[in-house]
Amino acid sequence: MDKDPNSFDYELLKKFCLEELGLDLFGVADIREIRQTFALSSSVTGRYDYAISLGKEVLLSVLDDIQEAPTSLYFHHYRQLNSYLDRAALQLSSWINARGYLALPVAASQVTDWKNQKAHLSHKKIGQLAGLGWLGRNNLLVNPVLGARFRLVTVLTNWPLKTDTPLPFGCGDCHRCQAVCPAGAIKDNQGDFDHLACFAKLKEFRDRGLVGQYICGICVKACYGSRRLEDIIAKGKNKP
Ligand code: B12
Ligand code: SF4
Ligand code: SF4
Repeated sequence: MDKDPNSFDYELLKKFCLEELGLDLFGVADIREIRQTFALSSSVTGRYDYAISLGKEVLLSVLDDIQEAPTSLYFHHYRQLNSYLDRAALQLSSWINARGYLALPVAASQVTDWKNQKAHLSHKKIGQLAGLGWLGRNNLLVNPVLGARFRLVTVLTNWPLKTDTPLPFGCGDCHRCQAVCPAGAIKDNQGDFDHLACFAKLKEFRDRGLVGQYICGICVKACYGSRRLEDIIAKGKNKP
């Protein structure tokens, strides 16, 4: 057994998150270098050296319904995933508190500054540091298995834990998201993502009354990772 207490505690937390809370992705980041950028008071952020990044899969079956615009089925799924993640972050925080450490759950999808479209902190940045994935051409965090098909939440803690290592950029020659984006917001180089074009398209979808939020899902559907809907259907058909 691993004798390093930080590593032992990491495994304990990971097991709780994946097996008890039903989450799909878990990682830990050291946030001492980035916490000054959080929109939280410095006296609060100064208490937390670590962030636990948690991910929950967006189902292929729901994305299947999206063709050229977001659907009401996807809108409902989006809201369900946010509340699932918020609840999981709360449960994890209580679990950590009960073991004598501090834990602060940060909302999955709460905008605190609409003018600049910013939240308390960037779940993507934390997920990237926690080794959950790389920042893809589609400007989303991309995991080798799930692609961009997952949503995120963060729990800050003072529990000293083993930390994960960021993954290298893995989009390679793939350009699927770029080919389908209706706003032309996704470019060859990841850093050239056009935020304004993307937001204008999401606003158009919302104003057309398709869904009650700034959502889209087209680049999420295109970035399915190593699990394809067709493979799951084929496998199911082969079952006796
Ligand atoms: C506001 C918001 C939006 C705005 C856009 C805001 C923007 N300009 O980024 C709108 C409404 C347009 C939007 C759209 C979408 N969003 Co959104 N959004 C958010 C929200 C609530 C806040 C993001 C934020 O604060 N952005 C401000 C900038 C500063 O942060 P950032 O881009 O995350 O940070 C990058 C850099 O700035 C840098 N960085 C950040 N902090 C720091 C600190 C230091 C020191 C350094 C050096 C760098 C650095 O690293 C980050 C990643 O590279 C987050 C939830 C959250 N709290 O993170 C979800 C979130 C990013 N959205 C998400 C999703 C899925 C979407 C949509 C697909 C909509 C949908 N559900 O259908 C589209 C995708 C658009 C796209 N391709 O990028 C997911 C992404 C999941 C993933 N796998 O990556 C998130 C994380 C929500 C969640 N809980 O899962 N979104
Ligand atoms: S959310 Fe929609 S408009 Fe924005 S980059 Fe993705 S596919 Fe393009
Ligand atoms: S669809 Fe391909 S290019 Fe786009 S983010 Fe995913 S892996 Fe990268």
